[in-house]
Amino acid sequence: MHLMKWLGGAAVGLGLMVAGSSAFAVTIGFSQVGDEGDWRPAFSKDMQEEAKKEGIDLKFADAQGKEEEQLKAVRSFIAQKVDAIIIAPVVVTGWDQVLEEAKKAGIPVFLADRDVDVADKSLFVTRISADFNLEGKLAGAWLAQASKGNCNIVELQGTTGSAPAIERKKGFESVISLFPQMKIVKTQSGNFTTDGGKQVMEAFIKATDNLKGICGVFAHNDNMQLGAIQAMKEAGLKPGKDFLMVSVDYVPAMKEALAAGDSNASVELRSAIGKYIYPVVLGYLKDKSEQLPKWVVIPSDLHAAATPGS
Ligand code: GYE
Repeated sequence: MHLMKWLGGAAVGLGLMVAGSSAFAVTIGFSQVGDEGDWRPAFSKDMQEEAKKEGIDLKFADAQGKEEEQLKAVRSFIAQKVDAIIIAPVVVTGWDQVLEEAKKAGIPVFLADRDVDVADKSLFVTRISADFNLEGKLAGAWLAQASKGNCNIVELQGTTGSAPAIERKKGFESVISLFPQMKIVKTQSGNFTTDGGKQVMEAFIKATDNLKGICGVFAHNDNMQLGAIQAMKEAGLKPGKDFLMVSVDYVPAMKEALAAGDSNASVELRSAIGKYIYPVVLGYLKDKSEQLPKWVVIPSDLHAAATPGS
């Protein structure tokens, strides 16, 4: 609640400050993960549109899902002497050195969306993102309620080593572990893509004699769930009716799947991060002594369609 208040206040307060100072020209380098699903391009578009509104010169680098590409992009931002760097990191590991380099160059780094695992937290100013652990908990709580605490689950994990895959799993497990009759019986990474989700579900279907005994599917994002839905339908199964389906992002295609009854619930991940992060970055560039919280949390909500059998 505290952070939420801070977030609202910062967005409005700093936004006004910036709007009133048109001479403030800033160059920001943004290293983005890639475009693996429907959520990410919406986030990229928002970052680009909001930068325009704020008069920011945004250098956008798409890492195509590869950390090496991100490291290259960040080093090139450092060489170009940008005013600030924003990173949406592919995975949590491997960041210490390049962040040290940015620090030595005096360039502040901000994290958007995914997290990094660094020993020295002063290597970045702040992170602005949803709470992925909470998203996993919300998904688990919905499934516990919908299955009355009795469910064999198959799980489609996001990119291995990425913050959302790690935290959504942890959050989900922390809730289902409260229910002795709920357990994950199969789990595999579908790399956050529709094709990945489809392939993993095809393998699950084969390995379990058409999902025999399975009651629910938890996918770490909607695109994998949409792929899983295709695979299930192709096998003559009825996702959303005979299987409880829950995932994260709440992208437009998932809203359609929910309306069609092919899926049951999705936790909304807001893609409009630009309007939160730029006022924070610009405010910091003007006054580096400003005390910012280490993590600014963007809220998450669960959207559920009618639950079968209730
Ligand atoms: O849920 C997924 C995307 O990093 C939280 O990345 C984000 C995730 C999002 O590929 O769709």
